[in-house]
Amino acid sequence: MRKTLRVAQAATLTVGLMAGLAVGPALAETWDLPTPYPEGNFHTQNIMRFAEEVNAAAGDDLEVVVHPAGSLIKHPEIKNAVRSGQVPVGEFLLSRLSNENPVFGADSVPFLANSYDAAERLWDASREVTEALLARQNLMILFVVPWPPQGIYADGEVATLDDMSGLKFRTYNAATERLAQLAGAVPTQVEVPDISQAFATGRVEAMITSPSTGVNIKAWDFLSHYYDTQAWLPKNVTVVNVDAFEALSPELQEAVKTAAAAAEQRGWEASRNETAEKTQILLDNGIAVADPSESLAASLREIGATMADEWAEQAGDDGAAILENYRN
Ligand code: PCA
Repeated sequence: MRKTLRVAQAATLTVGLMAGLAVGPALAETWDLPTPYPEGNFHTQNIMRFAEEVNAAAGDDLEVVVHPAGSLIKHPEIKNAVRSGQVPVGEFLLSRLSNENPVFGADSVPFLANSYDAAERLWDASREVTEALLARQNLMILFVVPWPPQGIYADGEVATLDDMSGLKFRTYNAATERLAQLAGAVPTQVEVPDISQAFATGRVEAMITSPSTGVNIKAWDFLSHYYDTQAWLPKNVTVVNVDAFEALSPELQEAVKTAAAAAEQRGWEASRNETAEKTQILLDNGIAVADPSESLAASLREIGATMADEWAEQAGDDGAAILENYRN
C-alpha cells in the first residue's frame, strides 16, 4: 500500500514537471533576426534597441535575438530566409532586390533624391508599391531607415572621372555596379564584413559608400581620400514573415508594431546625426575629406542622368508613378 502510494506520487510529480516544462516561462518563442552590418553600425544599434523594446513588452512570450554582420545568415540570403520562414524577421538593403524589380532600386538612382528631405519624400512616394511587391512574397515591412549620403573613397586623389578609370571598385548593389561600369572602373561585389579583407588583399581599390561604413571598416587603413558626392541615400528595410507575425497574439502584434514605428523614427534621426559625426572620425584618422571637383561632379551628374533614364525605362509604369508622386 505504501509502495503504491509512493509510485503514484512520483508519477504525479513527473506529470506535473512535464506539464510545467511544456508551458513554463523558459520556453518563450525566440525570433532570430539576422542583419548584414556590424554590431557598432547605427542600423544594428537601432535594431538591437527595437529588439529590447519588443522583449520588454513581450515579457516571457517572445524574445527577439539580433544576429549582426551576417553571422547567422549572409546578406544575399536574408530576404529569402524570411520569405521561406527559416527566420521570422531580418534586415537587408532594399536596393539589393532591384534585380527582381527596379522599383526596389528607386533610392539608388544617383542624384534623384540625395538629401534626407528628398529621401523621405521619395520613400513616401514609393512606400505603397514597395509594400505591395513585398506582400506578394509574404513579407511585411516593419521599418525602413536610410544610410547617410554616399561618397567616393579612393587611395589617392580623384580629381576627374579619369582617375577612376580601371580601378577595382567595390560595389554593393546593381546601381553601384552600373556606376562603376559607366565610370570606366571594374566592379566587384563585396559584402561589408568582407571589405577590409578585400582592400587588404588588393581585390578592390575604391568604393562608394557612407561615412558610417567607412568608419566601421576603418577606411584609413587602406584609403586616403573621401569625396562627399552625396549621390543617394540607400535604405535598409527590416521585414517580418507575414505568417510568423499573424501567429502572434494581438497584443504581441501591437507591441511589435509600436517598437517598429519607434525604430523607424529613431533610425532616421540617428542617420541624420551620423553624417557629420562619422565624417569627423574620417578626418581625425587622416582621411582627406573634400567636395568633388567641378569636373568630377559634372561627370557623375552625367552618369546619374544616364542611370535615371535607364531606371525609368526598366521600372515601367510603377516607376513612372513613383516619379510623378515624388515630383508633385
Ligand atoms: N553602407 C552599405 C550600404 C550603403 C552604405 O552606406 C554598404 O556599403 O554596403
